[in-house]
Amino acid sequence: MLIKKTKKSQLKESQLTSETHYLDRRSLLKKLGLGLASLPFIPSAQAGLFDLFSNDPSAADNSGLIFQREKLTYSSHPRYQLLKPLTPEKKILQYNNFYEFGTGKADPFEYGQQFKVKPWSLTIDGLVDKPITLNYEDLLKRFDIEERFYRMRCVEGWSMNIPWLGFTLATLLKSVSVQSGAKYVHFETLHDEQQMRGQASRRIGGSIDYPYVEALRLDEAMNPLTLLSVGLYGKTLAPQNGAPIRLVVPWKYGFKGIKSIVRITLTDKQPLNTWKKIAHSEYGFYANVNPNVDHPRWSQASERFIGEGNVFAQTRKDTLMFNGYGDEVAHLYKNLDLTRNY
Ligand SMILES: Nc1nc2c(c(=O)[nH]1)N[C@H]1C(S)=C(S)[C@@H](COP(=O)(O)O)O[C@H]1N2
Ligand SMILES: [Mo]
Repeated sequence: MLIKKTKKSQLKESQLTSETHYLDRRSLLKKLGLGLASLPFIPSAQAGLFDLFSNDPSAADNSGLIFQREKLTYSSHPRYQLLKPLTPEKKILQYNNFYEFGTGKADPFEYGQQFKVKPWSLTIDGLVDKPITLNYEDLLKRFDIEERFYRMRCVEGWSMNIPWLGFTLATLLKSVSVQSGAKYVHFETLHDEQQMRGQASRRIGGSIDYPYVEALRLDEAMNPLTLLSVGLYGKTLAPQNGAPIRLVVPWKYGFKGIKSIVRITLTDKQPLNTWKKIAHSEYGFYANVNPNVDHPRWSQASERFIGEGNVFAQTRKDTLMFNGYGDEVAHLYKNLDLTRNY
């Protein structure tokens, strides 16, 4: 058993998340023809979530974890070291969205422990002069790793402050010599039904057409804020956070931060991204955090910050334009209508 179980399993996710729309994306999937009753409500996973948000410090300990995270060597980036309070490591590791392992918040932690990151293969191809394939060791050794504290805001209305470790996407792209015709960067998650139960079952994986894909405009990809993360809290990533390498774009909603990437392709046409494919009226290509543009079914003006303490102690705070990174990125969207291009 991976997670310490309690008898509190009757507590529902609805009671653990204070936003009223906790099932938003599940209810969307229901509208698309998948009955909510058929979606998983796994009692042990719910118990895990209860532990996570209780005040018992021994709750949801990491004993029984199979996946081993390695210590990383890194420098600190003084400019991005000021954010506080940080979200506790335990919550970053156990409250996740990674539908390949299941749609419940505790599923990626519970069902991701056996995920294999060695060997890994990340290919960078398309409109580049020097296509390359990196292995697991390359991801950790080839580029200097730095620590940066970034806000993360999920489109569902919750947020965390996370101490990421990684290198800029720009550093990687410069090393492959991007051709002048390239306008977009496309990303793809591993497709492996043996390892990811949600990819093998449409019921468990939210009826998504896998692999999960995402994309950025080239100038967004080259922005110095855009990170490829290989770790957090001093160690390599856990499977549930997107091991061994995932994207972090702090001024955009969390779904842009595609996990467990195996391919990065430079293209001249705007690619489709997974959530836009599922519901383009609700999730766009840009997905810039914007308190003034509501989701069709809920407000984006504020968010529930996941910090210390139990779920009832969670604070709500105002959502910031571009998630607080306007100084660094507002210029990218000078000529864009951000209401139409949500
Ligand atoms: N491949 C893949 N990447 C994904 C997702 C997913 O389901 N599959 N979920 C996204 C969403 S909605 C969010 S909010 C973040 C969550 O990252 P975290 O669990 O590390 O906090 O991952 C994003 N990346
Ligand atoms: Mo999200």
